[in-house]
Amino acid sequence: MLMIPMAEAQPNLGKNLMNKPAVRLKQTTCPYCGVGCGIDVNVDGQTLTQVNGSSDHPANFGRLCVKGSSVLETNDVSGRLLQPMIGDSVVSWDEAINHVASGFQDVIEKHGPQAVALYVSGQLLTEDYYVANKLMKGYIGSANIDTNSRLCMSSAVAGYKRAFGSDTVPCNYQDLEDTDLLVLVGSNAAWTHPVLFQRMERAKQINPDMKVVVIDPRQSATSELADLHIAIKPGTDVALLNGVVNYLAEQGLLDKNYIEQHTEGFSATLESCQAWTAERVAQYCDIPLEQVSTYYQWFANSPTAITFYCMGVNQSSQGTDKCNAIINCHLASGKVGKVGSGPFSITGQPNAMGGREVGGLANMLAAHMDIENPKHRGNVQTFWRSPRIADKAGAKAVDMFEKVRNGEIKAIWVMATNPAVSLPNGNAIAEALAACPLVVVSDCNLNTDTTEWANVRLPATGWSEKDGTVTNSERRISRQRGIMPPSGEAKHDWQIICEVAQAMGFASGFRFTSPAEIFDEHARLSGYENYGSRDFDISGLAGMSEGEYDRLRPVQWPVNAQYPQGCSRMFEDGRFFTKSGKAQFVGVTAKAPVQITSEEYPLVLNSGRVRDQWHTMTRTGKAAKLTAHIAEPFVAVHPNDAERFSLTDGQVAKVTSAFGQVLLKVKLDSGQRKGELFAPMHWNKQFASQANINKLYAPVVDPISGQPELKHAAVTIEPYAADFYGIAFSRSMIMSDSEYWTKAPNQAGFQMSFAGQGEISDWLDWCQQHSVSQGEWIRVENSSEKSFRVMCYKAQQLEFVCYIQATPFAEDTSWLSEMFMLQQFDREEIKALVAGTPTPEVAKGRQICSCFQVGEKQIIEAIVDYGDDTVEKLGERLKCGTNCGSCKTDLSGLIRANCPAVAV
Ligand SMILES: Nc1nc2c(c(=O)[nH]1)N[C@H]1C(S)=C(S)[C@@H](COP(=O)(O)OP(=O)(O)OC[C@H]3O[C@@H](n4cnc5c(=O)[nH]c(N)nc54)[C@H](O)[C@@H]3O)O[C@H]1N2
Ligand SMILES: Nc1nc2c(c(=O)[nH]1)N[C@H]1C(S)=C(S)[C@@H](COP(=O)(O)OP(=O)(O)OC[C@H]3O[C@@H](n4cnc5c(=O)[nH]c(N)nc54)[C@H](O)[C@@H]3O)O[C@H]1N2
Ligand code: SF4
Ligand SMILES: [Mo]
Repeated sequence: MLMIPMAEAQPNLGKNLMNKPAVRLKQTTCPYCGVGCGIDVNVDGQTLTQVNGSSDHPANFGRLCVKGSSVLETNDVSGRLLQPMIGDSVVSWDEAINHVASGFQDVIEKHGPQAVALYVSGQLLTEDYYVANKLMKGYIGSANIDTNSRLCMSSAVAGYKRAFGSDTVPCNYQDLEDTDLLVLVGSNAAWTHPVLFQRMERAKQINPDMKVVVIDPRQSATSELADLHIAIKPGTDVALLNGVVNYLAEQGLLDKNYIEQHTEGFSATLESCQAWTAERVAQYCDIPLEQVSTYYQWFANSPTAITFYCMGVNQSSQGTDKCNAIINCHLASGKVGKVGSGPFSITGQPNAMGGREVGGLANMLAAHMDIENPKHRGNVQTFWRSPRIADKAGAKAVDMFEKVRNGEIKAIWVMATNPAVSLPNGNAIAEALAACPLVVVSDCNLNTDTTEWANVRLPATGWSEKDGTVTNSERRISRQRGIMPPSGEAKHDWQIICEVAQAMGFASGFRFTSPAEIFDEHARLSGYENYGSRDFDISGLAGMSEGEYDRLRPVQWPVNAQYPQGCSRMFEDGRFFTKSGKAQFVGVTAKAPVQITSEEYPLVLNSGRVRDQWHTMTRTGKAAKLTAHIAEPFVAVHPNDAERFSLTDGQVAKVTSAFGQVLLKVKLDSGQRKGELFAPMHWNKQFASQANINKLYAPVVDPISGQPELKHAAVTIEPYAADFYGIAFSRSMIMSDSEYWTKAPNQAGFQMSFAGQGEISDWLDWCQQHSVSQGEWIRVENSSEKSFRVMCYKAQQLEFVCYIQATPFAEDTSWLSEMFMLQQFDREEIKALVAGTPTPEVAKGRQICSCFQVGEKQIIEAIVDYGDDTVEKLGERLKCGTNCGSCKTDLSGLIRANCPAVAV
């Protein structure tokens, strides 16, 4: 087996002979994205002192992005839920467990097992996920367990299953470096899978003939790397992809041998593709013909190709069809199961894959077995020796919450996800949680938009405390190790689930005392009655001792008698897990999104991620270093649309759909298509007054996968008629009651942006009321401009500063934040603040490089004044981009914008 010690070493032994505790090195996995980077953590006594990328982890070979390298800054106990609570009262664990168990039992007795539900997450570890699924499907006997992966990966799963007969990701990360053509569809990997993106960038540097195509309606940090960026009309991917198959046929470039020997259903699929000539595609997708032709020529003639796809594909009302359209291109050209080739769906969350393995979705069983298959149901029940087994699919996420809202589900247990923010039709989700008689939430944080509705809050251990395994996008299982003891009274998710199960009378199936025991059962089940019939088989990892489990090295499944060291690429033999052993072509037809625009809602709202925030910000929202990149929620608007809707840059706008309304700051962006807006998904009630964009999305789902259409809402936008705009920095918390506010941590305290209506008679008084700062207060007023500057300082330190004006801040205000962080604050600085002009030392501009806090102005100066025309030269001068590299595409964008002679 694969057990070369890597978990623990003692690098400083020699230096630590003097009674000082040794600095230990622990190896674990990043808690964020599905790249699954290995992290080395230095532990000094009870303190985690430093993190580095694990040089021997095959996902990252030492690299980390800015989120991974800042993980310690988000790991303190502030804001943590540290004790179980019923309502607002702290209770003992016994009381909490019994309350949950009897609450669930009561509902089951009165209304049956379909009246309870578990809503779990791709951020659970495999062991947590395994027992949650076992409790629901094998003991409660309902399949009402679904996960936030429904919002994320379910279309990819359904697409793979239709084509390959199994949920198998064929490729590996090395393939990204070994390919001649990389097509990124609906992925902003530069910001969302940064370490993989760095591997792509490097591969392209080494092999200048490698081509990169980005298919995304908007310009992004990722499209910076593209040789060809196809800004397609959103939702039209199927037409573009069907055109590839048609082109291959037209040009006689099909891989007829492969089609013949290893696939079925080609002729019907070709028929559904034949109408999609390049001309028709160009028209339908609203893109130039030569872009379509170039993509088709490159794909057809390239010896290898990877199509790398993410949420722009999956989060669609025809997400599953989009996935099959991608797979069809690869089958038709024989580009599957070969070095540097394949349809590569990338997972978002750290353990989305682990969740798929244990059957965490409502329509799956454990170990990649099918709920509709009686033999599989028999296998799982016999193996578990469980009293029952769910025999039909349960409610998928969006339906589940609809059933909570209409009272069919009366008890729900939410774990490691924040549905009040992340599910579509947010107002209805709040109604559902408010109406539900029993809402249990297991979380690490005390206050989230979801815990607000909890009857019971259960404190879960977080990263560095929790202990188990995760599986990344390339099927690689890694240990996420418990390094620290649990904070407060927090327990591991698997422990909490097992205790509730035991209290419900299901003791026999849940007597686990360690994650190693659970993993062992999971590994054994994967091999049970398998005989090569199922892709997911890690029976080779069964039977490990606790020590062997702890030392487990990253390994790609399957791990069994055939692949004792794991398997890096699937389907090399052209055999698939379908009945016939052949891959299935699935003919798909292009369909318009369901949430279509109208006269009343004439704009499309696209949504997604920003570089330095993670989901609902419960962790990354704590780190000043991470919030500095983009401190405020925004809506990106094409300048023509801004004109059409009378909007100016930096102004607060009201974005409205048939389902709700939000207030966001306008960001002019000529990289948007006209008629389309983009807004980040991250901000919620903890950080902003009205910025949760999921209030705007309809609960529309893909009919096959049940994945919601989260990239395409129909909205309208109008200026919010603010009478004042303010920006404030304070050492201590600031309160705001204005209609628009957002807040963020700052390296020296807090910052807040606000806007509102009405007349404030005295801004000095207002500032004093809304902060607890003490010291010498100064107020400066320019009554003709209706602008005010209020500040408070004490002992050479600025305690508080607030700028208020009647119009949006057109100028960059990031210097105020720099000013606020100065250690020495004297007359020069006060004068600068009074005058509203930055001193040279703080005029850095908007933060671009989070690792070394390098600002936009500094970078532009280096480009313009010193002629730094490459990312490397900027790095030499300013250090920007030389640590994690996450900002390199921003740097090349700035070079391009400020140095037109340079093609980056
Ligand atoms: N920084 C950061 N990284 C993350 C996360 C995070 O929260 N923050 N979350 C992780 C998770 S869980 C996930 S799922 C991944 C998501 O990773 P990605 O999918 O890369 O990220 P998104 O920003 O959601 O969306 C990707 C792109 O899809 C495009 N798109 C929208 N509609 C269409 C369309 O119709 N067709 C095409 N072709 N493209 C379209 C959008 O314009 C956007 O640029 O990121 C992971 N990594
Ligand atoms: N409009 C729009 N909506 C989207 C998306 C989009 O692109 N656009 N993307 C969707 C996608 S792909 C995803 S993955 C979802 C993500 O959305 P969510 O899953 O709702 O977001 P998170 O902030 O990751 O929520 C995780 C919660 O679990 C807690 N937590 C963290 N670790 C643990 C743990 O170990 N145990 C327990 N018990 N709790 C823990 C955190 O504090 C947090 O409250 O959002 C979806 N929603
Ligand atoms: S790419 Fe960044 S966020 Fe993703 S696993 Fe690696 S370090 Fe973590
Ligand atoms: Mo996701």
